Amino acid sequence: RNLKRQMACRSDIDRFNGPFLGVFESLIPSEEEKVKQKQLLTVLEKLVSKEWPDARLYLYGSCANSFGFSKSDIDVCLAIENGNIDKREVLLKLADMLQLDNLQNVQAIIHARVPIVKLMDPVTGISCDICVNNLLAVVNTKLLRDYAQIDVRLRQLAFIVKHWAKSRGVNVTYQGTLSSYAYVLMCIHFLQQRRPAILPCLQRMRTTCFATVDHVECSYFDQVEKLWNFGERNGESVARLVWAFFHYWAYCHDYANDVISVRMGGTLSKRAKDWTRRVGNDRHLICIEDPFEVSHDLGRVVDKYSIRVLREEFERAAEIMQNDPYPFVTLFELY
Ligand code: 3AT
Ligand code: MG
Repeated sequence: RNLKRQMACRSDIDRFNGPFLGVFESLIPSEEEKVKQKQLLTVLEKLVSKEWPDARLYLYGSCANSFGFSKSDIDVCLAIENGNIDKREVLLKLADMLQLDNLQNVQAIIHARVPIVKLMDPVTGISCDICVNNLLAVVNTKLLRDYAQIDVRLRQLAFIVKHWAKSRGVNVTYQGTLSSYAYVLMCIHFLQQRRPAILPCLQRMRTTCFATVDHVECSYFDQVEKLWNFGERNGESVARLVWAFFHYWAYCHDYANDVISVRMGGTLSKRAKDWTRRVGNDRHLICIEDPFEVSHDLGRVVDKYSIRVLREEFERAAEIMQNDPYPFVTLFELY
């Protein structure tokens, strides 16, 4: 591993840039899909306002953070002001209403960590999860979307990484691998670390956007249109970044000691966060700090078995990026 750490990137890496961009383009949702998503949101807004006139609906997750693939489900958050509501009761009521309105496959999953109602809209064919008052997710969605506007290479890299993770079966949190949200944070962190940097650290800049959500202070610089040429001094191609991303997670990341932190624009030590031992189910075998809920490690789903699976997959990907004649195909082979 130490020797591989020093490994220089293959000299022909840039000729794979076109094919990797092709993969990215093939995954982008069409305008037509976006229109259908808005249509469904309007239907849901009408329905919700009958019962809760002051409530608001927000799109969050990949349908709103600009890292969503074509044909993916949408995530909706129902925001109700009243602090005393029982989320489960609201969801059960909502499920009844959706059923009466002819939405299909309506199912209330009220015992999950984040309780939701699932549904499918037969008109647009879109499936949707609705949660209640999960406003931190709405705020972290905006942070990801803002980062994506600074340099297109973030969106391109994250699409390729997510597509790799889905193809290789390492994007399944209940099996101990990482969420899409965690992979996007890994990409942001990685681009903050390039020299010259491709992304800034928005949370260490002047505050232009502020919210307190569930007692967590969320503040950062969100005037990202002013940063449109931030990454210009770095001319690396996406193919080279994909190579370097997997190289980093295969051979360079210090799993024993480091926490990656988008909030700080760098790494922190596990010791400083007191993430050195297992507490309950949190084993901290790969540590990814949530940018707002800083006590939350997105790697906490990873256990002693799945960490091996993950690291072997990072090594496989790094190996392919270094040696394979068709990395833009082999990388995504189904496991
Ligand atoms: P997919 O394209 O659906 O795979 P996604 O970004 O929609 O990607 P998820 O459906 O897993 O990802 O999650 C939906 C959103 O919920 C994304 C993020 O805003 C929030 N979220 C997910 N996991 C966490 C978490 N562990 N902590 C905080 N927010 C989270
Ligand atoms: Mg989603």
